[in-house]
Amino acid sequence: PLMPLQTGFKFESGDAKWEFPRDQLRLDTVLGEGEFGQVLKGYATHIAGLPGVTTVAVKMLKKGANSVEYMALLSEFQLLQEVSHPNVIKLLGACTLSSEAPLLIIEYARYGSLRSYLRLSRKIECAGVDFSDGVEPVNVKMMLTFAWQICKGMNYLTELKLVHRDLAARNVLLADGKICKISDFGLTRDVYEDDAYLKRSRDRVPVKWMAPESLADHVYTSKSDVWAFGVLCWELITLGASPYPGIAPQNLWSLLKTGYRMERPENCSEAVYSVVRTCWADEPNARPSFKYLAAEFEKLLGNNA
Ligand code: ACK
Repeated sequence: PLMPLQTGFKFESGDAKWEFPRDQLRLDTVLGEGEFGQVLKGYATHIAGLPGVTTVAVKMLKKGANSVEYMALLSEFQLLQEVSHPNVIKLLGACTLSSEAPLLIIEYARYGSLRSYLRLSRKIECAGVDFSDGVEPVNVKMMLTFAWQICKGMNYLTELKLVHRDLAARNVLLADGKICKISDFGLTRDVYEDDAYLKRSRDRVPVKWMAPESLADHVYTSKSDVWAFGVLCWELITLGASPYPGIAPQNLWSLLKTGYRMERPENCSEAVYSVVRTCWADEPNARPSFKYLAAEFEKLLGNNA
């Protein structure tokens, strides 16, 4: 192991305006768990100018995390301080001053990840059970709305020159009012129990969301985020299916280089599929911008009204 936690690195004093008293935060159940970190549901009293008690998500390291993981949490904390957009997850506060492990307090998304919502909505459609908790089948209009919201959030991050590197349905959260919130961005991230990541030495890579230039040369830009957005659209259309079914991750790059792309799902219109396909142009500069994509989805929504 590298340097132990608690030594070497510190959350800076400039972060003081985010500091939240630990005794005003009550932790509840685990929402998600990774190798190094976990996300818990919590209740914060008088946080971020909000009156009363607010349900929050609390991100923290697990025991045994090392300095690399500590730095990853710190970098996420710093990035989150810079962003403010309705379609990007918000930081509410942090507990960094106590001797205990640092906690990031983040906006709670009541429907969890978009991927789990999509998969849950399938079951509801099949079983015809009640729409309790506001979970309802995802129709074309909702799908287009989700895609449009994600484009707006990603356009915002692009303008800040932030590259996500892991845009996928599992990393978009769905908040109250079915609002998509982009999350888990930054240089390093934990991987929350998902077999979408191919284990390569110590870091795991989401091969099936990666653009050819990222697979070949580790090049990540907003244009590789656009490629991943195309795969995310495919996840939306298939209600959370795993991309490139039956294809081994190690064969994907050469297959893409032959020009192979996922075909149009049966329930997808030609109009939507043609937009998705532009995201998968081999040449990064031939891919559209998130701004353009947002406008396209807005148009498609108008046609579906
Ligand atoms: O699909 P889920 O239930 O929603 O499983 C994942 C898990 O934690 C690992 O990321 C959930 N999660 C993460 N951040 C939040 C949040 N801010 N609000 C609600 N759930 C969250 C996510």
